Amino acid sequence: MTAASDDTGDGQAPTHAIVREVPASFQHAIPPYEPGQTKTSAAVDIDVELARGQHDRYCEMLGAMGLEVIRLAADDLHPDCCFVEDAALVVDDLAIIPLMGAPGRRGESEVVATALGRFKKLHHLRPPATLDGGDVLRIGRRLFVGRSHRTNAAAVEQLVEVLTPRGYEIRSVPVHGVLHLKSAVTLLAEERVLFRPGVVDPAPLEGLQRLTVPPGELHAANCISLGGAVIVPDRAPSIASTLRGEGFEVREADMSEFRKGGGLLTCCSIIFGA
Ligand code: CIR
Repeated sequence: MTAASDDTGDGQAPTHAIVREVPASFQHAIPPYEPGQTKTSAAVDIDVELARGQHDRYCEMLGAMGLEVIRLAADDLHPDCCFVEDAALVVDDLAIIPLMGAPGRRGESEVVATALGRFKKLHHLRPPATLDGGDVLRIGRRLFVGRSHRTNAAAVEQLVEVLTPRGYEIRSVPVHGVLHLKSAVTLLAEERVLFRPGVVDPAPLEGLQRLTVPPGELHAANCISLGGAVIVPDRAPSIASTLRGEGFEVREADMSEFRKGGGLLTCCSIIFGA
């Protein structure tokens, strides 16, 4: 089996995961992204109690991967707050705090920044940059940054400014059919990604080995891979079986209620080395 990934931003072994509890208002999360969608405030058909149980099991799985899980309290004023990945980006000793792409979500950042500030130096991106953490995939010293509806060119420029002197290469990846880059590409192992075709420009990913997810399992392009173990979403039997066959220890997470809120696996945590 190939070496497992450690998408922590600095080669430090991942030690911690920040998560945020499911708010009572979760039914009012921004609905799943569809190209050309106009926003609706209609409630999504989410079972909040079921979501909380799924979230508990998700946290247990992160714990079983050896991570110390820091559970931040929910904020009922922010129905999407459990999608904590979007609120920050950890690279080396920095926690980069963006202005999130969805204006209604920006109030989620402060609590996450405070939690990360215990471990990292905070660096706030400046307007007009907007960025969601779900658009950033680190592989070694490369940061692939999705240019999506949420993450703009100014954010990419500011990441270049801050991280190039630290030895990072920033690659911009046009995203056109999904919410975030990591809805379609996540790291499986060194230089190897799970890949959903047709929704991101593959050119900037040149050189990476891709394991393409089959049509019935597109949501499985988003997984969490650490130390030889991989959390994959439920209802992705073919990907789960392929990964088991390759020697990964596969754990399946039922995240049905989070999918209804437009999120997948990585979006519910910020994993970093402290
Ligand atoms: C949103 O539209 O912002 C949320 N409903 C879903 C965010 C999912 N985040 C992620 O995949 N990183």
